[in-house]
Amino acid sequence: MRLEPLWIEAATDDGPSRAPLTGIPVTAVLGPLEVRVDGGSFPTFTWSVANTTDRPVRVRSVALVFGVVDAAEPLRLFRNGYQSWSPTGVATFGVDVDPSTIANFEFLQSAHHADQRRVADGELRSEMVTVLRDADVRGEGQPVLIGFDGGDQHDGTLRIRRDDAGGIVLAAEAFLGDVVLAASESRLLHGITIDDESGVDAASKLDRWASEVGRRHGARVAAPYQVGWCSWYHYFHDVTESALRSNLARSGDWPFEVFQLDDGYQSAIGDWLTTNDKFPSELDEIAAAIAAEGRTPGLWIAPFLAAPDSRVATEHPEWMARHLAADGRDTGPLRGWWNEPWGGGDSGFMSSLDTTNPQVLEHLEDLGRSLVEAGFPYLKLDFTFAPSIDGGWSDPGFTPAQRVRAGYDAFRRGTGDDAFILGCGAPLSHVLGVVDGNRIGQDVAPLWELDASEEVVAGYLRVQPATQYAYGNTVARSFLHRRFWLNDPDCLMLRTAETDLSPEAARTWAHTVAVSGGMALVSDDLALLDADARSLLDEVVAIGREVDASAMRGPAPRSTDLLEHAVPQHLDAAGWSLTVDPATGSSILGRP
Ligand code: 9PG
Repeated sequence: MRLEPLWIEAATDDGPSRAPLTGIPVTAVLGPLEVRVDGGSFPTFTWSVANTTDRPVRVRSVALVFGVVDAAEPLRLFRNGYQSWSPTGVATFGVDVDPSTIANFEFLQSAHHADQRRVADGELRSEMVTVLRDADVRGEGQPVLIGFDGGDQHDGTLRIRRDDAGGIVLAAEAFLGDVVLAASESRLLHGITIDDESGVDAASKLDRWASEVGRRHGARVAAPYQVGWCSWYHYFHDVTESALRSNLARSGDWPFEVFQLDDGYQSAIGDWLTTNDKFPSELDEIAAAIAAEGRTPGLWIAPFLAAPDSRVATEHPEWMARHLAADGRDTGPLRGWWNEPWGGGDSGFMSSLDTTNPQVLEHLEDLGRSLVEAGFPYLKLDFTFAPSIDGGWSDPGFTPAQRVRAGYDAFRRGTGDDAFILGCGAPLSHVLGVVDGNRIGQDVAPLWELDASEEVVAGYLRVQPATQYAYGNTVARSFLHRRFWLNDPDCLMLRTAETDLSPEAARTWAHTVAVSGGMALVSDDLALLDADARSLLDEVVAIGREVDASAMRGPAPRSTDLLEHAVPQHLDAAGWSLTVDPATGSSILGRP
C-alpha cells in the first residue's frame, strides 16, 4: 500500500474546484485561490493558500488528495476524534460509518469532528492524524501514518472515501471553517507528514509523530505527575460546600496534591466568580480552606459558555456569537451546548461567547487573573470546543481553531505561566502548547457500559459518560502523554458502594489510568473508601509515577494492538502490560 498524489481541491463560496497535483513544488489555481505546495523532510509537504482576487473570499477547506494504491481491503484506520470526549479507536473502511451520518443535530456534530456538516455516505474521518493499515498479511499490513504538523491555525482532517472509479482516496484537508480571506491575503497551512517507513509499527509511528509535533509547538510537558481529588463523579451537580469541606477534612493522609471543585458551585454558567446558595462561602474562602490543608486549590469552569439568563449574557448580549440560518439570517445567540440541569432560561441551551471580540478576550483574561488571585492555580476549562461551532462571529477572519485558541490564550495571559490549565471538551489540536494537561477521553461514570436504549440523541451514545468508553480512548490516545501535555484519562472511582461499577471493573479502570501514566484524581466521597481502596490508589500512583517518568525519558505508553480490534485490548508501558476485555471490564495486569 502506498499514497500517490492526485489533486488539490478547495471549497469556497464560489463553489468547489480542483487542480492536478503533478509534481512538487507546484502552484495551482483553484477558482479565486492559489495553493502552493512544497516538499520537505518533516513535514513531507508544506503549503499555503492565497486569495488572488481583490475581494474577500470565504474558504471552507483546501485539501491535498492522494490515491491509496495497492491496498488489500478491508482497510483499517486509526480514527482520532475531534475533542476530548470524541470516540477514538479503529474503524474499518466500507464497514463502519461516520457519526455525522447517524446524528442529525448540527452543533452536536462538533462533538465528533471539526466539520459539523454531514459527510458523503461511506466516508470516514480522523482528526489531525491517522494510521492506515491494509489487510495484506505478507506485508504484515504495513501501517502508514498521515498527520498534520500542528492545529492551532486550522483543523487538519483526514478523509477516506472512494473516487468515481472505485479507488480509495485520502484527502488531507485544511479545514478553515468558512474563514474570510481578505483581498490578496495569504496564509501558511499546517504541513502534512507521511510516515510509511517499513518495519515500524503503528504505536511507534504515532509516538514519533506526536514527539516531533509537540516539540515544534512548545508542548507544556514539564508539570509534575498529578495526584488529587475531584468532586464530580460522586456528587455531580449536587455538590455542596459542606460535602467539599467534609472530604477535605477526611483527606488527611491521602496523597492528594490537588483538591478540585467541579461543576455545581457557580451562581450561573458564565458567572464564575460568584457562588450559589449551596456554597455560603466566597471562592477565595473556599480556596483558603483547601490551601490550609496543604492542597493545591483547583476549580472547574466552562469559560466559553454562558447561560442566557446569566449576568455575563444579560449585561453583554453583544459578547455572544450569533446563530445564522441557512440563508444567512441572524436568529439569535449561538447555542454552544445543551445541559438541562444548568437551567439558564432557554431549556438548558447555553450560548457561546464570541472569542473573536476583543472585549470577550479581555473578559477571559480578567477571569483567569481573578481566579488565580482568588487562590486557584489549577483550573479545569471545560466545554471549550464551543467557539469552533459554525455561526456568526464578529471577526470572520478567524478559523474555528483560531477562535478556540484565542480564548485559551487570553485566559492563559490572565493566569500567568505558573497556573496548571487542564483542557476538557477541548479540540486536541487547538490547545497544544497552551494547556498543561488535557482530557483525552469521555467521562467515566459509576458504571462500565451503557445500553443502546440510553442514547440521548441519535449517534451520540459513544460520547456519553461510561467507563468503558473512557477506557478505549485512554488506550488509543496513550501516545500523546508527555508529548502534547499530561494526559488526563479522567477520574478514578474507588468506591464499592453507591456505584454500578463492579469491583473488578473499578480495578481495571484504575490499572488503565496507572499504566497510561496519566493524571490520577480520585472522585469518591472519601467516607466510602476503605483500606482496599487506599491500597489500590497507592498501587496506581506507584505504577503511574514509574510509567510517567519512563515516558519522559523514553517511549510513550503503547497500545500494541491498536489496529487489530475496534477497541484495543493491550496497553504496555515501562514493562507493565495490561490486557483488558472491553466488553466485561475484566483485566490482567502483567508486571515487569
Ligand atoms: C461537569 C462535567 C465534568 C466532566 C466533564 C464534563 O456528552 N455529554 O453529555 C457530556 C456531559 C458532561 C460532560 C461531558 C460530556 O462532562 O468532562 O469531567 O466536569 O462536564 O458538568
